[in-house]
Amino acid sequence: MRIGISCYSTFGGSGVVATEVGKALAGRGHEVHILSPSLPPRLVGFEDRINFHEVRASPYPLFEDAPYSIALGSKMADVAEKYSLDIIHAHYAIPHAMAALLARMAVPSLKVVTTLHGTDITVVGSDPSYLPMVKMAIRESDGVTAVSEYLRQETIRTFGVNRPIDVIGNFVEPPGLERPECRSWLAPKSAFVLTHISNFRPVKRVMDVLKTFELVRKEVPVRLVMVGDGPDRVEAETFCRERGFASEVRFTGKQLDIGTVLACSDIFLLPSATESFGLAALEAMGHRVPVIASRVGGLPEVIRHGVDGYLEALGDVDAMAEDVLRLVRDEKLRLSMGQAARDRALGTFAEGPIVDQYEALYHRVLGRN
Ligand code: GMT
Repeated sequence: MRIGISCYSTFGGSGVVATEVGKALAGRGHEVHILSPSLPPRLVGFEDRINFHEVRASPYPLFEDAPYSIALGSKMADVAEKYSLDIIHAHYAIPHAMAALLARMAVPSLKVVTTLHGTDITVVGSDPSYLPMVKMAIRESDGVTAVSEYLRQETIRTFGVNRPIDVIGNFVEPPGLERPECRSWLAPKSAFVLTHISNFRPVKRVMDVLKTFELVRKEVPVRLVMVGDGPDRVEAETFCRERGFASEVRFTGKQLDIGTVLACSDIFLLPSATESFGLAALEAMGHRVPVIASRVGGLPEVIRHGVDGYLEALGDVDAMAEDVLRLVRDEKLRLSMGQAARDRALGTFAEGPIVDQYEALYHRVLGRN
């Protein structure tokens, strides 16, 4: 097949999933064209059958903002025609799905598959300024997927749509398990490493990470690694200084090499207000790191409470701190939970079977099965 994949080029999970699906499909012999405003961080290396198309919206004095969605639709139509694309796979509804539908009007043989990732439904998609167009895009796409059963139900509830939505989760590849040298920069030998990775948006509740850490550090030697950047970083760094533990918390900013950080970590914290799947948690699990998260959204479909991590009520930092202390104090429990987490990540959410599901969906919308 010839497949166009449209995504954001930020560090967010939708861009990661889109790029990794594209790489896996190219590895299976399909021709893949990735369309994005700039090179997605995971599209490193020169690989066969995978091409990148930069989308640029030209400015003009009349435009308040250059219309990216139109430029994206135009680029999709152009690439679809030149490379005889069978499918455009839009990752994150806004604006990729709408742009793909415009491209399909220009190139009627094109099929559109839309993957809903989370905030395109739960936060931005339900905003009245976008809702009617998101609803139309879900209705008119040839195939729609959601990354969890929670997100599928939330989509039906929010938009009242009555159409099949396939649930296809996020996935990981088996990472190595060696503990890298950099562990010694992050923490003294006797201290445990807690890690959080996100875009530091309010939905991630980074202050809950810090409050949990504050409770734990009073009891045991521990360090915190905060990876990523976003609107709440300044407040978070200020909090650490005011509470007098700034030297115990490392704010790394955005990092490409998440695997190395996770390989240095003992426990992963994800206290989000909502999370359709939680790719960062799954990546931690793949590294044998148990996850402590809030019991929201699709997280219970990924993390089994008491088996490969703990799920607590939203905002319950006392319970999360108790979970951390239990794992820190009981090495056997921590290691066995870490192993269970890895087994689950690489079993239920292995790349091969998940990419099989996308491939089967493409065949279905093309009427080839
Ligand atoms: O977490 C974010 O805000 C980024 C966002 C994105 O679209 O890039 O992540 C969403 O998609 C990921 C990949 O499918 C999911 O693993 C995340 O759970 C989801 N984020 C939220 O639902 C908040």
